[in-house]
Amino acid sequence: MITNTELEYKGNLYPSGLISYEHDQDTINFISKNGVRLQVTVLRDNMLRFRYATNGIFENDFSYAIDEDNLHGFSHLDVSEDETHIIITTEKIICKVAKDDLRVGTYELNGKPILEDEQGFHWEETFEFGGNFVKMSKMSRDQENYFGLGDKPTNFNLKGKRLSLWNTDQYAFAKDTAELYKAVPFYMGLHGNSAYGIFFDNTFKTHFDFCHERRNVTSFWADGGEMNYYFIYGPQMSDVLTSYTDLTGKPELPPMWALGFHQCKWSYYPESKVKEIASKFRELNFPCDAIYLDIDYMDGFRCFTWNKEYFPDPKRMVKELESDGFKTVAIIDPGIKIDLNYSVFKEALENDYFCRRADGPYMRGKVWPGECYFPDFTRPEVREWWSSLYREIIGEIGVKGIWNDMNEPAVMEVPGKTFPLDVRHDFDGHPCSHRKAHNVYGMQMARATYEGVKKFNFPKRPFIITRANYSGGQRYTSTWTGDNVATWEHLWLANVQIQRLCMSGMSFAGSDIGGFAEQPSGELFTRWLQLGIFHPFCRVHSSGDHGEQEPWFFGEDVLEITRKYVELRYQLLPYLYTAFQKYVEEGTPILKPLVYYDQEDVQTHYRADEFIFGNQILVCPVQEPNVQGRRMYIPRGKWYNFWNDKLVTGGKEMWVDAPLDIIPIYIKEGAIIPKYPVQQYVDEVKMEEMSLDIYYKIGKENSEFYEDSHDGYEYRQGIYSHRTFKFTGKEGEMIIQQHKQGKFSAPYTTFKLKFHGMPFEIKRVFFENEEVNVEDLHYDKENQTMIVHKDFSELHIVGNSNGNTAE
Ligand code: MIG
Repeated sequence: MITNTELEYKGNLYPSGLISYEHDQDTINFISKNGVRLQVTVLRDNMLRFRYATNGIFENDFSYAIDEDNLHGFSHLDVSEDETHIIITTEKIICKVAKDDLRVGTYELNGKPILEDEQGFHWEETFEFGGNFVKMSKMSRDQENYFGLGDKPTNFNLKGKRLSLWNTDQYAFAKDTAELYKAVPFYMGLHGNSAYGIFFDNTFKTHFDFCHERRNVTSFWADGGEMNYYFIYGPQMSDVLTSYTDLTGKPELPPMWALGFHQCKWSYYPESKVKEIASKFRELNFPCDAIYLDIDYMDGFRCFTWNKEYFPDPKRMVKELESDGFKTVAIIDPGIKIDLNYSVFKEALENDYFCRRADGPYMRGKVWPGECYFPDFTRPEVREWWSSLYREIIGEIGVKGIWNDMNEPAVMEVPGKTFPLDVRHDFDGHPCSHRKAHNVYGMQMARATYEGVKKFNFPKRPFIITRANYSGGQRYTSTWTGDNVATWEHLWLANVQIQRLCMSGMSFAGSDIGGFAEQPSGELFTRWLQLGIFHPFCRVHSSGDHGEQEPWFFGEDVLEITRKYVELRYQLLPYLYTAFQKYVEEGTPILKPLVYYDQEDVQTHYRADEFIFGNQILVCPVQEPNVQGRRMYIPRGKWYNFWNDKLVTGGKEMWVDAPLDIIPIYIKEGAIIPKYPVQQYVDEVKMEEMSLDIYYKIGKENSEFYEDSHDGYEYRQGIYSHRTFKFTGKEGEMIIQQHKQGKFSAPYTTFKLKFHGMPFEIKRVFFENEEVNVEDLHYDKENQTMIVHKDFSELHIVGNSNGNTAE
């Protein structure tokens, strides 16, 4: 279990029987005969925190993951006891702590077990670093399944897997590579239609075993620190995940352009090449909002400098690109070149901002610039300084977004590819070694970057993307899945990884479309892009070692098809933006894996390919070459095939056609989908009219549409508009009601309604409760469209019924 073979294994130690306990309004402390202290805090009706101190002394309570605003306590602890247990009861759960060994069990109010300790807490002492290996084992119930853990490139359902979390630069990783770029020690368990979550807030290397070693046991442990975890009860997965995301924090809304299509390569340079790529997008009418500068824009890979030969006047270039609708995003790495003539290096040296080894020397390592030192981003002054470095690149030059890479941190040509474990960190005033700070290093770098970009881009919104991250890092930054490969297996992985990140509180994520290493065929590129337009972050990127990867490189057919899909993304931007707002507001994931969407249907527990984009659009990528279709699972309910409006009934697997120009897309019946016209970039044209695609159903369905000015912070002063549409369909009748909140006034005045699957001919129309002629609403029978004022509150259509039948 413990990998460090140099250690003498002393065996596991366990808490002994309870000698006393005491509590205040939200926390109860248990003390065992052998000095173990267990502290249980009730944070919400459905959320308990457990901490163990092996000798009764807790460490300072500090976490980078927890959003402090959301760590509110509870006010009335209900504690009782029986012969064998101390019992804590909330409005939603019961928690029992055994008097003879402090083992814990959580139960629904009706007594049904949710999660019970197997051996429970135990630990192993180590002389080597002075701490403990802290361990927890839980019983796994029949049919229990597991989901979560961030960016792991493995089966979506984690049952049977053993994984560890240690941020690692994994060039060309493979399926089942154990450690990747991010550490998100959060998972959800689901059994008997109820779900719970575990967030093990421990930044040391952590390990999770989901019935791998023993069939009925799951366990998690860490190579140091405290056993400190949060238990979150559902029963719905959505309750668990939104509570977790609330606890670890939600991001702010990104500028809408960040949700457009982005093009990247390692590297576009010099300036003429960047311009050439940008113009080509416009020339081919292929929508694109951002172009990226990888490390070659710098002077000898020195962060915050420019290679003046390649980029003689970056400010002018950025401005010219911007006038053509392109936002420039530039990379910044953590390694600072050792060079006394380089101001960033000198400043950091003079102020003692670099990480040091245990005995005092600076942490020296080779990365792109050659030998480097590395700022200690876990120190507040260092973050403050780092954020100030963005003054020029953001504030003066006008770069709009920053891409943080290599922040696992990655070091070349050394064992372990990272810092040695003795490196010291401040950890915000809790000095520690790299053993503890490693997994948050990238997160704290992205945090400092976020602060800087936000400050110098104000009043516009910041855009940050990072490779490494830890739980809670979603507050500051988006992310991508790192150095994948142009293979079909990696297309499958990208789909699973982005869904998993969405299930781990980090929805703003995407993969390198087409693959970073090696080169995709036109077919693979097409299939990947068809999936990529449904990922919250949508960027083509490649290493550049293997040739071109711009959409026009693969020939006319691929260009046509991929353009059609990027156009679809731009049409769906208001829908995606609405889903993003829901994520920001409530922590709801932007992509919903089927198990999240309908956990009651056990079929969904084993599905991984299909997912719901937002709330009402079902997508299933094609992940194999040379196919004309595939089998897919349609979740329960009725769904319209997006391509031909045919209605199908779900709850079963079926064959769907998918020649190369088609990715299976289904729209939930009753949905109302807002759409923009195609634009070449966000806000290219003044919006004259919005479309609402209305999918008829017998019954009710609610849809939402959030809008604001696409950038800036006015939305926080109520300058947004949040529309709720209520669809009610009956035989030969439909009613659409709108309720609007917020003070934002959109530039257009009308909605063009487009009806799908309306099974009758319109006989009478009532608009705002008055009968009107269909002509008054510009009814176009052939196209099934109508035009109404955007702030309408009710449209009622009566027809002659002749049925509506699903396959
Ligand atoms: O060692 O900056 O994952 O996206 O293009 C490679 C060059 C460093 C790794 C990133 C990749 C980026 C590349 N970087």
